Amino acid sequence: MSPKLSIVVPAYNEAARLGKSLQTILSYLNQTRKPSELIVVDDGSEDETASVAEENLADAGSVAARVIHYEKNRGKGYAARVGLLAAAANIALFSDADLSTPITETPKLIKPISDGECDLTFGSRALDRSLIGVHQPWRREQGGRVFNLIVRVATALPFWDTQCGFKAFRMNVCRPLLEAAQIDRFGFDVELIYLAHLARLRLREIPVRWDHSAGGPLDASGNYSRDSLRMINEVRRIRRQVDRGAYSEAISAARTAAMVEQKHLRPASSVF
Ligand SMILES: Nc1nc2c(ncn2[C@@H]2O[C@H](COP(=O)(O)OP(=O)(O)O)[C@@H](O)[C@H]2O)c(=O)[nH]1
Ligand SMILES: [Mg+2]
Repeated sequence: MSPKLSIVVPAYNEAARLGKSLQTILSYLNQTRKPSELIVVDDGSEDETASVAEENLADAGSVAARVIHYEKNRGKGYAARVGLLAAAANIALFSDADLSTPITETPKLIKPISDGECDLTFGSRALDRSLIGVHQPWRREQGGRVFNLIVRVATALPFWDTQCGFKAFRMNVCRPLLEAAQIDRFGFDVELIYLAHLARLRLREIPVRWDHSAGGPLDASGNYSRDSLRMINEVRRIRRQVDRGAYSEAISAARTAAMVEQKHLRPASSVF
């Protein structure tokens, strides 16, 4: 049976954390007893990520599971998009490899899509801060707040946290945007949300649980001021490209798909 839900996990040098996460996702998906798919994208890791992924997906039960691998590290945005565009289900969710948002939060994002209310839903750490168990390091968290403010000012998007690594897409509507997106590193979330907003898709920022997990690739390479500057430059690049009309075709394709979708709304049938 073709899958109803695809989960995509972008992974870069995640050999230490990935095995446990994949087991957790597989047992969650097997419990739901709906046909589903799990795609790990190995983003040119230098460690054992690829073999850890292969080993842990070898016995996936009823889940269609596979690893997409490429040699060169391209960034989380690129990896997430490769996985999403390869998804067989019409609802695809990407999650960080460390499951900072527990996979059991999936229905919060999936249901508004399967109920026909939303085209793109995304987890948020800003709407209900009582859901945060383990916080990110203080400077990182403050940096995130400043970045989100800059995003609001630069794009007029009405959201408080665009950066949470837990997002779900109605693929037949969002596909053109994923294909047109250009930002490969951390500004990619802003780009997708902004394009979806310009296409007047139905977006929803949804409070989710979050427990920061140390030891990710960012902890290894993280330089907060350099990373913040890069992200701000990425937001400026997105604005410039929008002004140049670089995304216009994709935006109207997504807009058209959303209108068709809403005309043919089926009676609500929940996936989970
Ligand atoms: N830092 C980094 N993460 C990547 C890259 N490609 C994919 N990822 C994945 O992006 C996710 C978030 O990374 P993480 O270090 O946990 O970020 P944090 O939660 O913000 O500390 C993980 O699933 C990574 O494996 C990359 O090039 N750099
Ligand atoms: Mg993390």
